[in-house]
Amino acid sequence: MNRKRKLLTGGEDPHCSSQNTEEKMSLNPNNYKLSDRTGRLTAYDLQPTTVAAGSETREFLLKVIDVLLDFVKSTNDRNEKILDFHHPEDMKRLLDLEIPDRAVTLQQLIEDCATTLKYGVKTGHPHFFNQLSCGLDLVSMAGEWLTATANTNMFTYEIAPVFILMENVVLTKMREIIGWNGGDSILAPGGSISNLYAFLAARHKMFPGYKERGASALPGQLVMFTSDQCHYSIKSCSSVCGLGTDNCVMVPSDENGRMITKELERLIVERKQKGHVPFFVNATAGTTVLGAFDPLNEVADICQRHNCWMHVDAAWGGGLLLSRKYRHPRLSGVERADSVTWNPHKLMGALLQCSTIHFKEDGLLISCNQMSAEYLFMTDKQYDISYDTGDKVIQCGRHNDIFKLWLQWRSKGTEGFERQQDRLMDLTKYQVKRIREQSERFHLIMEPECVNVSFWYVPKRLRGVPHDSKKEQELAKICPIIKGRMMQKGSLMVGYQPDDRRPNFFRSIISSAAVTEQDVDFMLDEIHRLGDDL
Ligand code: ABU
Repeated sequence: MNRKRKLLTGGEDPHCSSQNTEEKMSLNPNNYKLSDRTGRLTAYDLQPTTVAAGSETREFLLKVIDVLLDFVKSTNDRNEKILDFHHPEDMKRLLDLEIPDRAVTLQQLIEDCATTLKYGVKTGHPHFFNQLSCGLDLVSMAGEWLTATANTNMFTYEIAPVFILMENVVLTKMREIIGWNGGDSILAPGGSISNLYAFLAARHKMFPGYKERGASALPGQLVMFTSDQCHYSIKSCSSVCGLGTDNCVMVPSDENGRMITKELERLIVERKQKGHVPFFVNATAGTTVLGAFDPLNEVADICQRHNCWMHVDAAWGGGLLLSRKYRHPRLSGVERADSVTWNPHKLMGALLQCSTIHFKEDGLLISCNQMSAEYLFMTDKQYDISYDTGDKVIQCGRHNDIFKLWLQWRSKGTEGFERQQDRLMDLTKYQVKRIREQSERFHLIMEPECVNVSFWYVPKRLRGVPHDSKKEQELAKICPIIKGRMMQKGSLMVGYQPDDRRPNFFRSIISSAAVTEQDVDFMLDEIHRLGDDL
């Protein structure tokens, strides 16, 4: 048995057992029975193959919806487990994942749906504090159901007229919230690709010949700058786009994870003296681990002085643009950026995935990425072809990520979204207060700027021991064990990781609208229950 497996083996460990708790598991595949006749059919007996099978098609889909609604119910039930953890080899035995030669029955497909959700992780459970994207917004989910049913691509107005217009309205609104009049935006498959779009547009703006002539159009070695706390996708741009990671300069950050802007300027000057061409600076608004916000106005001043493109990766912190209470000083200066990444699937709780990239200047996306494929983007179409947004992007097929956000935004109004952001931040303050009130058991690493709370749990044997690096090493060893126990028990999910300054520590995230003060208390109490003896 390998070590990792041992850590997560609940077995006789009372901390990992859920037998005596009230926790329950639903989504038993045997609970979803189609009528005998429909259950024996296969997909060939449904529409569209069998056009007359209206009632069987309806029965099948309603049963799928039963499964989905039970999943929603159990996600919102605090007595349900978040997950039913099994090691990969055991999980393979629990699931039938084979691709058969012959069609399985409709009854089997229904059971497959139930089994899939039964063993999945309920990321919308109020005790899931593990990821930046948490929660299950029901209106956004309904939007995703509609999106799947509409099943259209987003490259042309021709095949997605309503969705393209929605995209236009929502993205314009988001640019206004950033503080821009005009500009251009697009939805991309995730924050990393949004950051890549910013890089591509920046290089195109500064060196337009690159599109046709490649590196020969460049005046020298391009260099980009970002803090050492940035999301790794920024460094990935330098590798993917031919700069090489040595030319993505990591600017040191302070104790709280904010870029030290004096260092930024020093490093830009140093590279210029080497004859290099600094051209792109990324400032992070909400770092992944600590939730830190780089000082945007200071970065903007430096970009102005050195003629660099300023990108703000607000994939995480962007939601706070909606909050009059928390926007400043965190995002002050964002309007001075040339481009901004903002992921509604994070703080705003839109369903995965929903990621946007915004540009202050209109026309750059199309000029940079347009390939004019004649089979899609004909110029003699009988409508305004500026609505054929597909040629603005480097992908061809584009998923419809707008409807779920548009519907969710209408369901709350901008005021509702603002209240939601404020509530998440207020709950985070509550968590910090509770940690401080239990300072024997918990060590708060820093005052959070966002909803990321960084802390150590202190077990009985280490309470009262002075805090030094030796103690930190001990506290760090405990994190994976508590994490293993919480997963085995299925009661809680909170992430941990090391960073450049510290060994393993917990990072909890409150980005789900389901979370209450009682859930925050549960999180801290459960960590204590699971870790007191370590
Ligand atoms: N794109 C960063 C997501 C990381 C996280 O959810 O923890």
